[in-house]
Amino acid sequence: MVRKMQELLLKLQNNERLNYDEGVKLWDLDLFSLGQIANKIRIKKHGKKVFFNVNRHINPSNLCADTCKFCAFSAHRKNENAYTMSFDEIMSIARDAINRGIKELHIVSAHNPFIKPNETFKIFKQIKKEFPHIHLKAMTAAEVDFMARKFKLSYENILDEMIENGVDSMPGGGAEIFDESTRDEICASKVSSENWLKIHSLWHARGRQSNATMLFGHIESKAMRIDHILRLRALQDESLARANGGYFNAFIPLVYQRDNNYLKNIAFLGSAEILSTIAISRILLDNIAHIKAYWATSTMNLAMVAQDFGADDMDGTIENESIQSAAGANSKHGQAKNDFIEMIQTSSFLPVERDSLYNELKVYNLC
Ligand code: V47
Repeated sequence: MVRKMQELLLKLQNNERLNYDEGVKLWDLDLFSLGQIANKIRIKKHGKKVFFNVNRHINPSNLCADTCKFCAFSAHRKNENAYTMSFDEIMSIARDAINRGIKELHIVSAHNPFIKPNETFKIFKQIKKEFPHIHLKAMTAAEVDFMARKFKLSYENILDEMIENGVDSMPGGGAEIFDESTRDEICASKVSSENWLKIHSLWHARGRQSNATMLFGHIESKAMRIDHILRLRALQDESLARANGGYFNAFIPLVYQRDNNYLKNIAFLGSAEILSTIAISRILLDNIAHIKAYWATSTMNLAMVAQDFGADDMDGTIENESIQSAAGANSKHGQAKNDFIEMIQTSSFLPVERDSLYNELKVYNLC
């Protein structure tokens, strides 16, 4: 037992890759040991830099054909809270945000069977026509899969249309947890794990970048988190081997929010376990550059602590977010840029405003 742990620690010292069993064994380490190892890796990759961007989330509709048990955002069409924004409404939000200086639009919708593919693509096209320099991050693999099944289109066809109409990168949503038995329990009708990975692989094959999420802290086991992370690592190996510029930019562990949904009796996840999960992600994902401490689901304070536990990215100002805030997250009204900068600085890190592909736009000094 002790020997196994010593071997594992030696492997980490020698920058060797851990396998599944070794990944699961990491859970035997205490938080501070994990943090120390993860921090060493993040310092080597990024020094004291902490990345963020100035972005705006738009969630055009919550009307959803799926019924994921963890989701508090989706609404059936007969629900009085169901909404679908018009083309003009979306354009007006986009114009207002872009004119105020945001650099990225993050557009993710529920699986609305009444919105035709052309209506979705028309929005992307118009945004890009008016604002060619804005970065458009849009459509999760779950949306791509839903559109393909509902409108009898191939994944390839949809991804090509996205590119044709101006989508620059894909967000990491819809991954949830890849373990098939858990997935069947929490989101049976959603894109399968295999197809989520396939869609990202096809996107990467087109020379495009994307993110990857993991929803944790619900009914999954700690070992399932390791399995999830390693499936992403394996796909990233394949994508990087193509050397065509298509790969995952960031891994985003999303802390499950408990309000207003159908997953009941889930214990609160302690901060130590959230930080351990972030640290383990940094340790295992040697081929994904960035680990996000997504403040919307971890809380801003814990995201700041996560900077010392392997995280190097704070996502962005968000402005308005409807999916996780519906389930209790404090992200309805975003986070002011100057507060962001100050919080990173006062925790002794170096704030770096980035674009969506991690090009550095401005480095703010330590205070
Ligand atoms: O996939 C739904 C999650 C995701 C809950 O790529 C919940 O940069 C917590 O993917 N508690 C959508 N999470 C959001 C997303 C995302 C967010 C920020 C940045 C990026 C990126 C992607 O929201 C879904 C699902 O896993 N979600 N319900 C909940 N109760």
